[in-house]
Amino acid sequence: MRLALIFPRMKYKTGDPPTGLALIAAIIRRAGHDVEVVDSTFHPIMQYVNNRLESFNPDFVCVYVDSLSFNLAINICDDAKRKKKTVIIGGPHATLKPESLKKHADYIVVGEADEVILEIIEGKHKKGVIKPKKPDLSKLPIPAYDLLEMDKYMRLWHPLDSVNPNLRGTSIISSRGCPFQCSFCQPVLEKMFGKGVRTRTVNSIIEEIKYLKKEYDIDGVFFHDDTFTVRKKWVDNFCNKLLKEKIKILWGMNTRIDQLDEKLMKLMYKAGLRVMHIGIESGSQRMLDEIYNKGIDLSKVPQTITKAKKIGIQCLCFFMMGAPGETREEIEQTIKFAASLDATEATATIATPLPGTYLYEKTKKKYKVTKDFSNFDYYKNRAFEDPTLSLKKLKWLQKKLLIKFYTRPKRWGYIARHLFSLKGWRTMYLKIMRFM
Ligand code: B12
Ligand code: SF4
Repeated sequence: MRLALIFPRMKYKTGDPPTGLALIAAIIRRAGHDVEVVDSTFHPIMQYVNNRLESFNPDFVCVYVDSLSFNLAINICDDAKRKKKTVIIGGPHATLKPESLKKHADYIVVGEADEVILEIIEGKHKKGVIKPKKPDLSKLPIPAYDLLEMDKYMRLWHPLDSVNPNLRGTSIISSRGCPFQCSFCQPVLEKMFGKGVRTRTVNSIIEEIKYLKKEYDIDGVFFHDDTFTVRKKWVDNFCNKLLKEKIKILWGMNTRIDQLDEKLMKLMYKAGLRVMHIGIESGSQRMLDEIYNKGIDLSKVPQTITKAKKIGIQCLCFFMMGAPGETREEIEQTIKFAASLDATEATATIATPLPGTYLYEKTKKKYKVTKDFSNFDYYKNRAFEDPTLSLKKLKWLQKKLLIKFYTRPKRWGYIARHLFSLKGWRTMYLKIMRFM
């Protein structure tokens, strides 16, 4: 069989490849089928997809869909159906709203497709919505990186910029799911991956890193896992294995402020950890407790970040603003709090109640929420109408946070590192343009 796997990229280019799709590609290829990944990231989308489908002529057109790429994804599905292709759709939005996709695709996969994709090709399932069982993560192959435009991705990859913007690297995933209950994120992850965290084996991740070093000459990787350090024992084993095998790799990961202690940070640093991405979200404890259900204690944030910095680990902190019921004063508190931290990087997005989240349900009760999924764009748009704070003012406050944060002398070294590197200029431009 011939299968085309399509990743419809919306407007923001990043250096993060669609590894979930590349993983499915590797599984299909291992079973002896012909597969291509059609990733629109570096191309004009519809024209590129059409050209690739015409030359490859697949039996199955398989499309990834998240909520923001919904319009693009259904256009691709409808086109393929007109051309009498069998269409399979999957990804976060297919998981959240499977019924709404029935007229656009033959098969709609809810959740993880790693095992079920082969069963569909082999004709073992009836058309319609399929809810597969959770796959065994220890049997997964290395994603088919060779089917992606890895050189282009690596030129834009920037999670370790605060260490050195010239590093070559890519992003990988070692686990699925998150046990926490933040209102702007859950229950989406639970619906996709189930409750709690499932993890790949330490050995398979080490093999993947070795493969990426050999094939792509990388110096760094970033773990896009939702909360990397929630598996303390796994992390301990992973670090010890990196050290024992003397694997030279710098790395970064997503974590939570309450999942870090000094001993763990020191071990991770020794094993190459240099950057942590941490969701702080707000400088107001009321917002964290009542609106975001974040479950963290704000007073512990500064000391943990300062400790990390002393050890040699840089922090990027995520902040949001403009959530339902948030006051102007609370936003100013966030700006002040962010600027005061010993973090190297910060981002400020507009609080967005993504479809399927607890925050969405809460917002819908009091405000008019947009029905066009492409408007859930947390860099530039507000997904609901709030007469007490205009979008224009909110966007100014968003920029104010970034200006106050990056003009502090403790961030000058970070900015200077970018100015002395061609790749640094490129990634800095990308980062700034997201907020313009
Ligand atoms: C890394 C990442 C990215 C990367 C890479 C994207 C990717 N999908 O690989 C980048 C930076 C590009 C990215 C961008 C965005 N992301 Co993102 N991202 C993630 C993250 C943290 C990990 C993705 C991952 O690799 N997961 C592990 C793999 C195994 O899962 P997977 O890719 O979903 O694939 C599995 C299934 O979904 C399914 N599947 C996937 N594709 C297909 C296709 C077919 C045909 C089938 C049958 C099945 C199938 O099978 C796969 C294997 O089991 C997730 C959170 C998460 N934990 O998943 C958010 C997440 C997917 N992102 C999200 C969002 C909102 C975005 C953005 C819209 C943000 C923005 N405003 O820019 C953009 C838009 C992307 C685009 N289309 O252009 C949301 C989606 C929510 C929603 N309602 O749709 C998530 C769930 C985060 C969250 N908690 O809210 N993202
Ligand atoms: S925001 Fe982070 S910690 Fe909270 S539920 Fe989502 S992945 Fe977990």
